Amino acid sequence: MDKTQAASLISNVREVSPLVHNITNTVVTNFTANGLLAAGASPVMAYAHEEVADMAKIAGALVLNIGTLTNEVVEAMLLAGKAANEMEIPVILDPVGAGATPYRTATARRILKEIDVQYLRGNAAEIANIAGKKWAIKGVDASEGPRNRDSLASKAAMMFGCTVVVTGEIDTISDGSTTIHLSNGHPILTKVTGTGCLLSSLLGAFAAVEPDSLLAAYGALAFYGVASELAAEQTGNRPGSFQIELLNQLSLVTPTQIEENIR
Ligand code: ATP
Ligand code: TZP
Ligand code: MG
Ligand code: MG
Repeated sequence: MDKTQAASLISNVREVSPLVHNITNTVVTNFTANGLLAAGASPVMAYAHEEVADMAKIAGALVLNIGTLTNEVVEAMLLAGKAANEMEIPVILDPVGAGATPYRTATARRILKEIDVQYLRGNAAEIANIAGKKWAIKGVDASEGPRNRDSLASKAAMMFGCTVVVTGEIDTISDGSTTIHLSNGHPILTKVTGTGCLLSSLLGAFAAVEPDSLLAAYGALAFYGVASELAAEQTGNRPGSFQIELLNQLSLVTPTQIEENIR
């Protein structure tokens, strides 16, 4: 993967400022909108059945996040997803908490079946549970399992016909034939809720400006990982300060800093 090209994608996001339509959870709505703005994208949250299709059609990407599901929200996701598919707008699915309850697992699978999803981004337990492998999940947080993330990511990518991003200490991206790893990031990301959800929405912003799925995912993860490292450097072990500083660094980090620090 070309590091220079991947690191430069944030400049395209800042220049184009793509509209990212999020149907997301009630926990992370404000943080997600602020994170997208900080990165240079343009966020919108819209849920009404009367407008979701219209909004999805004018967006650069649609992000579906099942964190606080209701049947009404699921129907909104399907309406928006179908509209996005018609217009060939990339759709990102964050299957928050899949595996924790049968409803979440079934909903994630239903969306993958009925909508042409370009990216599936979650922790290892979520992806494994959707793919039908038992892996313990505590609420919305992954518990570490011994299984091989490479084979999990590539099998899930083939099973669902999309690019799969499995995050954690090491991030794994696979389209079923090529698998890439990144080890940027910082453990304090696990102490702030919504850092995974924000990443999924940022993936939407990158997908809106770069059609190559692997490149866009690599660029988004490198951008986010390096920004989080810079933020942690500034704030130490303080989740509250880190959450704010992450927003600052999402707006400040440069392509050169990203390229020099991709691991
Ligand atoms: P979980 O609920 O399991 O925390 P999530 O949806 O919040 O899942 P994460 O896997 O935490 O998603 O990924 C969000 C970001 O945090 C990614 O950029 C990932 O690289 C980073 N990250 C997660 N865990 C670590 C870690 N231990 N060390 C460094 N970075 C991490
Ligand atoms: N409960 C339902 S959604 C949500 C919680 C705590 C937020 C999960 O955010 P993330 O990004 O997966 O940590
Ligand atoms: Mg996390
Ligand atoms: Mg999550």
